[in-house]
Amino acid sequence: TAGKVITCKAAVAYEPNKPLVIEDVQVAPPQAGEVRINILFTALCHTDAYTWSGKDPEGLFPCILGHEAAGIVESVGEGVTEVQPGDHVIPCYQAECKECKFCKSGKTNLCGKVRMATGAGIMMNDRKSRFSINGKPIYHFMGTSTFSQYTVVHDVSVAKVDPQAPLDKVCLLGCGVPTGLGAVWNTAKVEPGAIVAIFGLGTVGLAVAEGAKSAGASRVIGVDIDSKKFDIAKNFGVTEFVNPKDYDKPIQQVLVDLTDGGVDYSFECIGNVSVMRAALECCHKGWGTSVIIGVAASGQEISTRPFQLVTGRVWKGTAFGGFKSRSQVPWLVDKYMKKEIKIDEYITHNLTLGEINKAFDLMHEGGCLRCVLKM
Ligand code: NAD
Ligand code: AHE
Ligand code: ZN
Repeated sequence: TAGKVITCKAAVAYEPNKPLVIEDVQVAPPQAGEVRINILFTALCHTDAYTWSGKDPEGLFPCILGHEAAGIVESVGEGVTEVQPGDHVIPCYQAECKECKFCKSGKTNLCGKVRMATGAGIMMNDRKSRFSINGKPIYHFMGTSTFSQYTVVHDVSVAKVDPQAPLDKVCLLGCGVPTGLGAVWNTAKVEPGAIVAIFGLGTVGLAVAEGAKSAGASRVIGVDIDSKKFDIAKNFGVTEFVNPKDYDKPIQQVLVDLTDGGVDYSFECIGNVSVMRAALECCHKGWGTSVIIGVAASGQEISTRPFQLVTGRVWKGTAFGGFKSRSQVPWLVDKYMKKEIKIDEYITHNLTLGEINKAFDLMHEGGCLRCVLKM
């Protein structure tokens, strides 16, 4: 198949919120610096639903969504040296070129090399898409487009992983689990004994809980409006639960009262700007740090009294948990293989690509953490 166009099944988003359509899609061969991957498993993340909703300023239609997946390299373009056909890989929406100003800074995991293309739904080389249907181009998404049996990505966006690792599990290391763990370990750097509050107990929030537990947090307070999340959250290290619906006072006040002045660290794992404010304001005066993980819609803005920052609270954000993707995703896979981090416990449903619309329905119903699709 190398060098030839591959026709395969993919879920195409034609318009915001209109059901995805399973189509025969033509996937062009990888050009210089590109890798064509046979995606075997993909999960759904809330961010896919966000872009599909039409609220993402970078959302383009028609496109092929999906960014949490695993597969096997089918072929590589000219000049690609770090992976070869047959390698087991995880596509990484956050690239790592190791050469750009960002990568060299040592201060961030963001990479500048292909970001413009991944935001524009095209490939760097010729500014075109590798996906088409009967000659009509279909946009890429986040540089990954994993809701397709075959996808083409930039070589700086591919992590080569242990071939023994089960791809139907480690696909989750493409987004949600590393994001939560890394927010604690890399961005907040939670220390033993700390009091932590987590707003939103989906996969990202539960991974924050797992990270906080492993960092030695003394209390991990889970906040969610869906009480069904509380039972499962106990298994991830959440020690106390608060449902904002059970209180008349603002949730930040509830948490300040529960913690003798506020938490040491809080994490917003929802994408709701008023919850982001509460997450900052429930932090302890003088040192409390709040990390924004949730992605908020176009036009939404955060606000608080500057006094909150003047008096020592710190507001931060994180993308992919601050992990350098190509360097650290293989390390996370190894940690899973050594049973040092959970993955299986986040997978509540398994379906096929053909059932993808049902998988999105499940995500909105609540009882679902991650649904893994077999391609
Ligand atoms: P999810 O939908 O599975 O989880 C969200 C949880 O928040 C649910 O349990 C829901 O009941 C709860 N919730 C909703 N409104 C609430 C409120 N007002 N108060 C308290 N709880 C509330 O989503 P997920 O896949 O875990 O992703 C969480 C967020 O993180 C999304 O916004 C996603 O786009 C974002 N995300 C960001 C990154 C990053 O790199 N920054 C990576 C992955 C996901
Ligand atoms: N296009 C969106 C950006 C959304 C966003 O912030 N994405 C996160 C990853 S979410 C994964 O589930 C991220 O990594 N951001 C850094 C980056 O470079 O995009 C918008 O709202 O504009
Ligand atoms: Zn995601």
